[in-house]
Amino acid sequence: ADLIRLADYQAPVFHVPRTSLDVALYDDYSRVTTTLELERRADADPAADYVFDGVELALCRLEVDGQPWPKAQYDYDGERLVIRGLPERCTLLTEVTIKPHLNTALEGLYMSRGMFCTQCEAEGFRRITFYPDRPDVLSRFVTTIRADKARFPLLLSNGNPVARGEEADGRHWVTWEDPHPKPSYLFALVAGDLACLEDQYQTGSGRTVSLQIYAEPRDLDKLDHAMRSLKAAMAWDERVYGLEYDLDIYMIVAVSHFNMGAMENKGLNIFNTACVLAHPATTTDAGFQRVESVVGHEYFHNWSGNRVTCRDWFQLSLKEGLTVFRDQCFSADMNSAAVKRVEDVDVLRAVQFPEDQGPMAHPVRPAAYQKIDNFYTVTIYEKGAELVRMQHELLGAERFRAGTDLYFRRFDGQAVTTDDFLDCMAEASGLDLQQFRRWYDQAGTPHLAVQGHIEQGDYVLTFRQWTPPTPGQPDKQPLMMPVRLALFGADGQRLPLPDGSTETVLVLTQEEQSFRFPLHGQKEAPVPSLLRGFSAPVELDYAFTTEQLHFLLAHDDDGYSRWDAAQRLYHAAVTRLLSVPGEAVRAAAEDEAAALAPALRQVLARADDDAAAAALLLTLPSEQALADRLPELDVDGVHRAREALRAAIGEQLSSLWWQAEQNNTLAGPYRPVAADIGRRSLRHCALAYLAAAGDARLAGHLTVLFQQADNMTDQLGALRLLVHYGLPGADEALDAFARQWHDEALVMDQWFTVQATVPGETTLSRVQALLAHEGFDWRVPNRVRAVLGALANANPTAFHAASGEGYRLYADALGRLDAVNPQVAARMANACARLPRLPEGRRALLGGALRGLLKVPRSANLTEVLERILA
Ligand code: B3K
Ligand code: ZN
Repeated sequence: ADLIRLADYQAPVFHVPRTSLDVALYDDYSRVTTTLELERRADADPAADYVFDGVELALCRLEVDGQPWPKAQYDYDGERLVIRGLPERCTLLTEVTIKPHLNTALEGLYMSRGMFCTQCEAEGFRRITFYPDRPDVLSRFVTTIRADKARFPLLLSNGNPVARGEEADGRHWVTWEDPHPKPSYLFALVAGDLACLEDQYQTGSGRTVSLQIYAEPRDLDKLDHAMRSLKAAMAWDERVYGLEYDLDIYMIVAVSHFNMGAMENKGLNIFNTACVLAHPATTTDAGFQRVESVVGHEYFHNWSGNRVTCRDWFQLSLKEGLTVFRDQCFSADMNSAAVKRVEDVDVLRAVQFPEDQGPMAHPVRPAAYQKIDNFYTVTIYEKGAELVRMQHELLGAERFRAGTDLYFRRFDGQAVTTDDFLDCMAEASGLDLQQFRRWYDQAGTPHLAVQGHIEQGDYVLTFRQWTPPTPGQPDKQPLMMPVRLALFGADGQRLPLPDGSTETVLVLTQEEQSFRFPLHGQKEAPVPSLLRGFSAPVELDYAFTTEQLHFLLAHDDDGYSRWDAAQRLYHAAVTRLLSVPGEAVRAAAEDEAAALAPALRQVLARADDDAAAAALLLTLPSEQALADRLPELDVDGVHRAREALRAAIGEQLSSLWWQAEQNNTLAGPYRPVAADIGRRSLRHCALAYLAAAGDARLAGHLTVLFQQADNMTDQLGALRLLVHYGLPGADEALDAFARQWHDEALVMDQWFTVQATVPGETTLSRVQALLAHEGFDWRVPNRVRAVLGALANANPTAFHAASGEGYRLYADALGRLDAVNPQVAARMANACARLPRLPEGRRALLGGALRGLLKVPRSANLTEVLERILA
């Protein structure tokens, strides 16, 4: 496919003030009749033809101002319709047919369990009708939907319903009008027979908004949490950003076939069922929290994305980075800010850093792409959110708010760029953010090396920053970065800093910079607490001693910094164990555990204050995260070392783990609130240590927990440990689980995942069996991710089996999936991006498997990802 470059951006040739769609839905095709009011832009080249995007459309009729347009005056090549000689202002009518029932790519108009729905971002609208399918063309939409009344009683689109009626053959129609001009990617349509949970929200200015969440009737009891979250999000955006909702109706529709999490279509969000349905019996704590954050995210897009949208797709992070930052802050306010920050940093470092350090590395504002679908990445989203967070850190809450006020006021109803956003921040604060722009254009994870020493009674901290080369970007410039800092004295108290505070934000701009802190006669160097709250998304290199890390873990009052200290201790312990020969690992692990034990005991002793934070402190980094820090991926060594350390910690603290298990067994009904979620996570952390230790009482205990659980967190937690440690009762529990939940797709996804993530090569034959299971369906992305995504992303010892069997299985699956759903296939191919870090033998095996895939033509999506990985 062709490379699309930011440098080639050109403003559209014409405006579309008004778009009228008439969509008639039938069993084996749909007819879309579109009327566009067109106006050539004053600044456009008068000779430029009008070009419309349109993919796989069967064109039946083309009229201009009510007259058929001569065939010699237009060309359609299957992707673009070029119309020559159009008047400056005219009305264009096109009529096309499409085949939603055959659409397994889930892009454009498609069917999900008997209902019609759409997904248009980024370029799905062109699969519905001819259109300038680009985000900088904003238009007022009127949409009429026609369908069989009995099977599709509900016909939804953006905005407000303005007319309805009946036609022959038991069909009916509804017309919707959206008063807000929008780009085509925010268009949506739904037709089905759905149940609705309804509620109302009173805005700050006193308007009443009708809230409607739609799902299959069987799921009506799983919508309360989403509704609560929606109302909380609406209130939060008014309180924190002064932003109110702007239509009379807000609708969310749950669909089971969906490529991503959810979509912010104006007034009519469409959600993956996994991100909207929640019920204690079927949904884990993590699931409840995901629903809250995704409902918030899509709601916040109504301003950051919809009212102010992106000029082009290179600016995707303008809406995604900002909206992720907003949803992170929302979840932090609804739960525990410290815990939320650690969770977000963990994802960033475990998923985004590797992306930024591998063949898929790209800037937050990329300069070129082949398929925009491939750029909905953790870099655009999560690193993008970190860039906004750094601006918040540099400006402070008040000036940041002045900046967003200016941004939403100045650009309301426009399609703009990340530069426009930064300009508002600079203008509202008076800060010079020129250098900060580099963060958007420069890929790669910056390193920040810090050294401290005492000089003439001062403590001097020296910072040196550099960013390693990434594909296409050999040389990097220094970045402007906020480093939040405190210094701790030997008594565990923060020392006073020159500005009179005990915590400050240093702003780095140069490759190397030093800062002096007077020690007022104190002789000992303080312990630095650096990058507090993870104030910049960098790799911090500071040679902490083990004592300093234990000190920070005990005394630092910054949640991130304590967690980071624990992570460093764990990494160091596992790294030492890696060099211990096989039979000696056990004894060495006991020594490591004994050295960690006092700190872990202290965390457990304080766990009542914040159980969730304690669970995070007590959890070892994942195998993948541990392996990512090694010069070469050593999956087997890491698995052995990590399990040995877990077993030793489990044994040495056995009575404390049992105590934590008892203390955090909750009485009373399940509540998805932060305090209870924290206690359940600490309880399951304790159970996991006991499982690793091979505690003899555990299997029976887990079986009882599994059978008696009144919520999915406990039931699934027990099942996972039974199955992953092959404990007595595991197979019976798996069967019982499948019998109990065979009819609940989202729960069965978990059943598939539990089995696909059993460590070790033998799981590969199990995965083969799961792919052949009657419940497996290549057309359902959730199910595909539950098996194959879980294998590749959460089961390193199986995926990277020395035989190469995991790679062959995965490559076969990618090929098969690509024929069904290219977007999902390409996303899943990203799991192979660690290829350059594999030891030679495995690198050859994975490379061979991926090259084999490219021997036959694959989708442009999959091809782009594979070629980058293999480059
Ligand atoms: N904006 C959508 C992304 C959909 C992209 C599909 N290729 C989800 C979100 O970020 O809210
Ligand atoms: Zn988003």
